[in-house]
Amino acid sequence: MPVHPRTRVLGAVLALSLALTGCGDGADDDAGPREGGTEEDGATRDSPAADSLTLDDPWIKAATVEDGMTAVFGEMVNDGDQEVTVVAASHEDADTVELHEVTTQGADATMREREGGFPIPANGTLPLEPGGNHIMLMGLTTDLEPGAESTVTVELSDGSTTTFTAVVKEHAGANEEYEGDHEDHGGDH
Ligand SMILES: [Cu+2]
Repeated sequence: MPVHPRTRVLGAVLALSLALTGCGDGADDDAGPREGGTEEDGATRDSPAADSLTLDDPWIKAATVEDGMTAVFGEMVNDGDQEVTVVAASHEDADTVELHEVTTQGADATMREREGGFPIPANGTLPLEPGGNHIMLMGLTTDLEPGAESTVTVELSDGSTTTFTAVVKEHAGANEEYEGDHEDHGGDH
């Protein structure tokens, strides 16, 4: 039966034609894997997270060294298309700076360190306000008087940092208790 060899030839031609189609003419190069691995991690950003972050109307509640602590407020704005997370902060006139949230149980408002820092959604905002999230300054080394300006530095989860100039203002609120009542920290009198 001479059918077999002929079938085999047709099969080979078909395979060759599929192979040629598969190779393409270079038009779909973009879809293929690239050497160098620069696109391997889809989450890699072109610029530091700090570049997309601003703090609108940053202000600090006036406080003295004797008060010991106060807080920074404002509205954190992320104008990038990926979420950014503030993980730490520092201030030139405070020994310790923490990222706090306020929880309310009945009439008691208590503040504590916020787990995971402050995530700010892509093209979104996160308000820092009395009674809510705030950057807590503790162990003040200088009186922060109304009208003064000072620099707050924040660090993001990718290690990038940015600074804001905050103006000191009188404010009657924001007197939440610190969880654990750490008012006497230090004790070196
Ligand atoms: Cu606080």
